[in-house]
Amino acid sequence: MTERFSFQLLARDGLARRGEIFTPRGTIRTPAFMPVGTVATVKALYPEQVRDAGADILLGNTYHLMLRPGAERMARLGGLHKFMRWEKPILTDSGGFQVMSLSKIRKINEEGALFQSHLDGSRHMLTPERAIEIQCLLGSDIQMQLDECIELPSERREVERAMELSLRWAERSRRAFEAQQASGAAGQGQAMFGIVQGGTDAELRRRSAEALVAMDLEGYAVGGLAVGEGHDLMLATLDATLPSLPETKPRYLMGVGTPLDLIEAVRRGIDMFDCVLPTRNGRHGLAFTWNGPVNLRNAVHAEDTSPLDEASTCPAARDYSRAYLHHLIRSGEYLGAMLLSWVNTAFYQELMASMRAAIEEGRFDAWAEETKARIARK
Ligand code: PRF
Repeated sequence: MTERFSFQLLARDGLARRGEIFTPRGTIRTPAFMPVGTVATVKALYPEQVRDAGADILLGNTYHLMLRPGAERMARLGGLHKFMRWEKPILTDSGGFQVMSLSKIRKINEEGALFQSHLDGSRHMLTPERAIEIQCLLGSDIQMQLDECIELPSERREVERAMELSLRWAERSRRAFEAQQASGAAGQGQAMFGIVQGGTDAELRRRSAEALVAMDLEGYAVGGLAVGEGHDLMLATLDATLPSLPETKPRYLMGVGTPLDLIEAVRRGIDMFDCVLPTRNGRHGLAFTWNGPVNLRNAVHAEDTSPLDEASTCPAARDYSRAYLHHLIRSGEYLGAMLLSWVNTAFYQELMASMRAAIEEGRFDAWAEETKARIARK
C-alpha cells in the first residue's frame, strides 16, 4: 500500500501544515482545494482550465455516477479519468451524504442506505461494500468509506447512533477495500479515508476519531460539519477533533467552505477541502476576488469597464470588463457562468497557493489576519 500512496509533511507553522500526497497519478500539494466534479465535469469548465488554475486533484461523486452513466458502464468506458480527460488524482465521495441530501426517499439500516433516485425514482441499495466496489469501477484514487451524515442540530442519541453506525461501516468499507487490493483488479484505489462523525459533541468526535485511527487508514476526513451548526461551532468541533488524529496522515474537511472557513480550518491543521461554492456561486453571478466578493448582478457594474482583478493570472478575471460580466449574468448567458466559474476556481487555487507559501515562510497567522481583512472588504 504505502508505495502507492504516501504523505509527507514539508513544513509546519503553529498547527497549520504544508505537505505533499504522492500517488501514481501525481503529487497533491497540501493544503489543497479539490474542485467538485460531481457528474464527471467541473461545471462550466474544461478540464484544462481546472488543471491550469492549479488544481492537483478533483472530487467525483459515487451517488451521481452510479445512477448516471452507471459504475459498470464507466468501467467499460475505461474509468472516470479517461472518460472526462482528467489525468491527475480523483477523490470520490462514497454517496452517504448525497443519499441524505438529494434522494427523495431513503431508509438507513445496518446493511446500508436504501434510496430512490432523484433522477427517475428507481430504487437502489448502497452498502459499504457496494460503495467501495463502485469507487473501484470508477477508478478513484482516494476512496471514502460509506458514512451517515445527519443534520444538525439533532438529539445526542441520534448523533451517537449515526456515529457508531459510521464506524461499523468504516470496518466493512475497509474489508471491501482490502479485498479489492488483494484481488489486483484494475481500477483499484490507492487509498481509503475514514470519516469522523459525532456532530458538535467533543466526546463523540474523540471516540469516532480514535476508533478510525485504530484501523490505520491512509487518511481521515472530518464529516458532518457545515450542515447548519455555524462557523464558530464548526471551528470549535475541529479544535476538539484534530488532536485525536495522527500528525502523519492527511486530514480532509468535507464540503467546506468559504474563503474564511478555509483559512481558519488550515490554521487548525486541515490539509484538504472540497466545496461547490466557487462553481455554484460563479454560476449565480458571485465572484470571489482578493478584494472581497463581487456580486455581478448588481447594477453598479453596468458601466464599469474595469476587470475583476487586473493582477490575476486568470484571463477571465483580468481581461473581461465588469460591465460585460454583468450583462452576461443578467442575460442568463452560458458564457457568464463559464467565466465566473473560472474566476472562482482560479481564486480558490490562488488562495491555497498563498496559504502554502505563508506556512513555508512561517508567517501564517500574520498572512491570515491580512488576508481576512482584505477579502472582507466592501
Ligand atoms: N460525509 C460524506 N460526504 C460529505 C459530508 C459527510 O459528512 C459532508 C459534510 N459537510 C460533505 N460531504 N461522505
